[in-house]
Amino acid sequence: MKKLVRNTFMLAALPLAVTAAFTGSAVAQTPTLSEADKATSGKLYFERCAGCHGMLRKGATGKNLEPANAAKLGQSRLEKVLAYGTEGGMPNFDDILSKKEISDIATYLQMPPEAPPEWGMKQMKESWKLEVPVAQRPTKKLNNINLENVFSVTLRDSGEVALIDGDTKKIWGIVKTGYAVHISRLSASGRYVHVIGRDGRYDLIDMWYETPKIVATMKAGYEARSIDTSKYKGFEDKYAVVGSYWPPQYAILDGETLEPLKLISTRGVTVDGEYHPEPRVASIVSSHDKPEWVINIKETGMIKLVDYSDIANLKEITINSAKFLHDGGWDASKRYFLVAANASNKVAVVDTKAGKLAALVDTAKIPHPGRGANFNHPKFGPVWATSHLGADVITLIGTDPEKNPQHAWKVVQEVKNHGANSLFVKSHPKSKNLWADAPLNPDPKLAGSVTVYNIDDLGKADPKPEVLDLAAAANLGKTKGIQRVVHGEYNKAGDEVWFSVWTGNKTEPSAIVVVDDKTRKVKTVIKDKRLVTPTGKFNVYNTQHDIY
Ligand code: DHE
Repeated sequence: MKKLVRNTFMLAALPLAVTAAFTGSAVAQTPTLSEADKATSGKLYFERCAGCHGMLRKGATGKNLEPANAAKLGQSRLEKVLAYGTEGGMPNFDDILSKKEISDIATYLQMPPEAPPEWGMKQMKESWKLEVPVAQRPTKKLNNINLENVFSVTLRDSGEVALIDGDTKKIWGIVKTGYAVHISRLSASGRYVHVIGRDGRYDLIDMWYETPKIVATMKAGYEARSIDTSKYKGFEDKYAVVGSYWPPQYAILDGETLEPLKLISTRGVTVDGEYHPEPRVASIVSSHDKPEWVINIKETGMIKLVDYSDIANLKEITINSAKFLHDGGWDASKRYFLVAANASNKVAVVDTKAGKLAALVDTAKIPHPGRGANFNHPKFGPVWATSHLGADVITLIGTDPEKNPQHAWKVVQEVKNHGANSLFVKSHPKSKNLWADAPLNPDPKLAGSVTVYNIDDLGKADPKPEVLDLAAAANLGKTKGIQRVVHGEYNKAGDEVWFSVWTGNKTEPSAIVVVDDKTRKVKTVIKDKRLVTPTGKFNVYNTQHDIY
């Protein structure tokens, strides 16, 4: 088997030459950096900025930062925005980057971007490593862990995932993965955890061993964020799919070995008919009712319904929606998929049964749902919720065209969040609560708090939320990094909700706060020096069954 090829291009020094063709009002000096500073800035740009602004800096969730635009802002303004963030959703970096790093990135942005190399089938196959062939894996579960209540937790800056036993709140195992695993998804059987690193490394973790173990790994590209598995009857654990940011493409893999099987480029024209060189793959979700994945292409605004029943003769339905598709989730019936076209301030609704767009809903600025939250509203029936990066509200959209057609695909209510710069909302079918975070808010008090609404109160004229300062409850003491409370996730029973307290800095302590959903009191604070920068948490059962 071939060795895993690591991402090296970002670390390589980039050429020094700076084109003088950089336009800008009264900018006198040519921006330049030493070779070493340019390489460091390139690496930091990749780690902290490329996700929002694109490798080619053409903009998506974040603004277009090609040299002409960056130069218009100028060195000093760029430094301020990088240091302190903006109310439009740009986070502050003064707590995790030094003054020199901020200044160098501001200069780097005024220099021309370089397209990273391609990563095709040949490289994918060379990177593929089958650590344990299927026939040599356990034939029964070798541990006493209640796997359905395990949480797969991203340890962002240590390049690891912690598998935490949700019953005992103890770390069951730590697995070395790619850099900054973005999401964990489950195989249809619930046995395997699939994790994708920001650096494109994909690991398959088998939970039937005494402690969790990687049984296969491959590299899907230089940058990736999304994966899912085949969940339709007859295809359980058969395939996996991985979307890349760079190169812009998705690959279909064997679900139990990660062997690359098919690669499809997503380069093409946008919904406006313009060619785009970097249409990145954003969220992917797997249908339970069809052999189909919903694959959202960020820059083009096209939603692909990919039929995996015959991958040699792959059928794709392409649905035009709106540009800058990002994250999303199912409605409660799992017929409709709602996805944020975030920089277009819209939510697109796909009817997966009919195979077409059901609606494009206008919302407040930059919706960012994660997978969103589903619940029965006392006045409007079934709704799906999203919070926003660019506005301090939580938006509720009606999702029941059959019994509540007057509310379907309309913003039925906007309630206040405690701040803008929110990333995730969460609820659970057994809960009466709706939770929202605001981790990217530059105000530490807001970034460290969550808003919680009683769902029954949402029928009142002026529903009042409770705001809980969970960073304070974690009692981590003073840290240089802002203690950002991020990503609520329920346990299997739906009676606890877990939040990460993320300092964004791997040398400082972080924690996970477990809140009793009924009393809203902190039940446990999980602290462990191995819990380095925890962010996303994925409960096995809820993720396997798309419960949110
Ligand atoms: Fe995410 C989901 C992309 C920054 C934590 N993030 C997603 C998805 C995409 C995405 C496309 C949907 C995946 C899916 O469902 O298949 N995220 C991006 C970015 O491009 C962005 C804005 C910038 C970047 O450089 O990556 C970004 N994301 C972050 C973070 O900084 C977060 C807070 C911390 C981290 O770990 O990097 C973060 N993103 C998450 C989490 C999810 C996610 C926890 C899954 C939410 C869920 O409940 O499913």
